[in-house]
Amino acid sequence: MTEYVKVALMGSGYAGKSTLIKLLTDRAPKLEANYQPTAGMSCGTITIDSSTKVSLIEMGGQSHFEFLWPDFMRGSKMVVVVTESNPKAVLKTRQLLEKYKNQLNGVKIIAVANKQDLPGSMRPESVQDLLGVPTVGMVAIDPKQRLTGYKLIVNGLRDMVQVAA
Ligand SMILES: Nc1nc2c(ncn2[C@@H]2O[C@H](COP(=O)(O)OP(=O)(O)OP(=O)(O)O)[C@@H](O)[C@H]2O)c(=O)[nH]1
Ligand SMILES: [Mg+2]
Repeated sequence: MTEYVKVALMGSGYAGKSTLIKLLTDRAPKLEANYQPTAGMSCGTITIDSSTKVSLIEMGGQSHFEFLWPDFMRGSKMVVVVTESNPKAVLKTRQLLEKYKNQLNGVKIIAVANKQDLPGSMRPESVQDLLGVPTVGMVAIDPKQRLTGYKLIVNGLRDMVQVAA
């Protein structure tokens, strides 16, 4: 029987959540696209091994969808917080983590410091210092980072679900 593990993607609009799901679930050689805000939620599935799949649930980041977030977070084994890496965006992400700390209590959190290709980006270590959660740098539009993204999910879940080595 296949076990589905729920992982929620959280973060402001335009942070790169949909792009990260595309990176992890498509084989597309090119990921750059016009911005289409996610209305409510979107999802994708990745296969970890023959008995485990991960449901990636993106919570639309525009503020008028925020009221849905607590419901989407429920039952998640892990929450991946995606942020742009400029200082203003990182501070906004810190506020979001603070705002939802009750819902996030007891849930494993990993941050993705996305858009590392853009000038003015903070280094992942500095983003980690500000957010206070383990942080991985990312360029979600770069298909070469597929493995980095995949490892982020698999390693994040490793101590919670049985993942084949
Ligand atoms: N330069 C650059 N652009 C990126 C990167 N990741 C995503 N983008 C672009 O940023 C824009 C927003 O990305 P989305 O993935 O749609 O953002 P989102 O977090 O899903 O936004 P909402 O659905 O509104 O919450 C798109 O135009 C992407 O192509 C990146 O690493 N570098
Ligand atoms: Mg989206």
